[in-house]
Amino acid sequence: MKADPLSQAHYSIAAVSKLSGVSCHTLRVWERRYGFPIPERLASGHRRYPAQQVDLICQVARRCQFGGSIAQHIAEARAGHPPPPSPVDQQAQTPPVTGHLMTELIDTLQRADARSAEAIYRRLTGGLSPEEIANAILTPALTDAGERLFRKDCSLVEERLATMFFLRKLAALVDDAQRANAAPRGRVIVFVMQGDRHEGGALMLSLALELAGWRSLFLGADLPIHEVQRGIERWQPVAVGVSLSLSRNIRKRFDELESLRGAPIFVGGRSLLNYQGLARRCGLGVVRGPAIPNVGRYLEGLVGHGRQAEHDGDVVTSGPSVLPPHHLRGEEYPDWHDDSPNPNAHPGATPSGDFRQDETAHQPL
Ligand code: B12
Repeated sequence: MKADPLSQAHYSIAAVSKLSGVSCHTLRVWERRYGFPIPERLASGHRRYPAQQVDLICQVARRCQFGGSIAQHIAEARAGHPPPPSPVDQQAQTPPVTGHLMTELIDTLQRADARSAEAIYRRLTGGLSPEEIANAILTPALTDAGERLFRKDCSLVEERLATMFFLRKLAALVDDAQRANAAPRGRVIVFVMQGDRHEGGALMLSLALELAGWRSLFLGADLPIHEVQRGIERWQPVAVGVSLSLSRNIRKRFDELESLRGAPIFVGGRSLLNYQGLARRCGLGVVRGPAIPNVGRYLEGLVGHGRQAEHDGDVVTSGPSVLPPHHLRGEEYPDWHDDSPNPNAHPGATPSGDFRQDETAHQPL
């Protein structure tokens, strides 16, 4: 079976209970009686549920709303039978692990009721780790709030009010993680390229770095490439991480990144989905899936590889030609499709890689 990049994220029993509406007690009873769900165990014995399991639990919970036997619901969800439609499903494109509370939160934000929104946010996130808040709450929340605008379900100002709330919360998590990360292992510049104003992925990347013990130098969105070169010279980072949300002009963007000197460059984000091969051919490291936990693992490999090369007597340059080892360039996620050698040959891509024809635009990572 193909590995799902999202299955890299793991949730505590409290988080799963919050996301699915199934109490912790019931989850333990199901496990004992029906052998479902089957969490992984930490050394401490605590349960950890991969995202795929959380999806299944949410499906079983939804089936239960319609009555019937739990054993049968579990068997059907496991067999991949489509769940019955529910009011939550009918809110098109809402990710399965976000639920009623998330919808309520965005509605409340769009009514400009900040006080109630804070209370709902606290309920949603109480007891969750920063990783869980980032992956299970803020990522779907930002996506949902933005998609409402694209579906014309809200006005631009309503979308902004909600998006800015979630970006502030994400930035606050980065601040907390930075305070806790008192002795960082090295600096990593994080930015979004000129013309791209999507900040969520870059903030997520910053959080992932701080949680993994690296210092993120977060330069935000819409940054000209020559300014990044200046940053590399000034701060000498161990690497530069780029979040890519738009696939328009992707070839030009990769060329610009290839021109940077002085640090290895790695890229991630949703617009990379169909352009990984091209990115590698431009000398860029490719990190697939959600920033947490993948970027920590990637840097671990990058640094380990550099040390190994030094050890072997190789000349270690710090330019983009220092590529991460082959197995760290994303092959661990075989379900990520690689691109064709020529991006223009990709069905749906214009010579500039125009996003309007990018069929992956609505697909989850
Ligand atoms: C919110 C949003 C906006 C907001 C951005 C607000 C802001 N200040 O950030 C606004 C409304 C401004 C906006 C504008 C536009 N947007 Co917009 N936007 C979105 C939306 C709905 C959510 C993006 C988001 O914040 N997600 C949450 C973050 C956390 O998720 P993420 O970025 O995917 O990051 C995760 C992973 O990808 C990964 N990751 C990200 N970066 C990196 C980097 C590394 C190294 C690693 C390891 C991992 C990693 O980790 C994160 C999770 O941990 C997406 C749709 C979607 N489904 O994603 C469209 C989307 C990205 N936008 C899109 C488009 C087309 C636009 C516009 C061109 C629309 C228009 N016609 O005006 C403009 C462009 C503006 C510009 N110049 O940038 C398209 C892009 C399609 C494409 N392939 O090119 C999307 C996919 C919508 C769609 N379905 O078509 N957008």
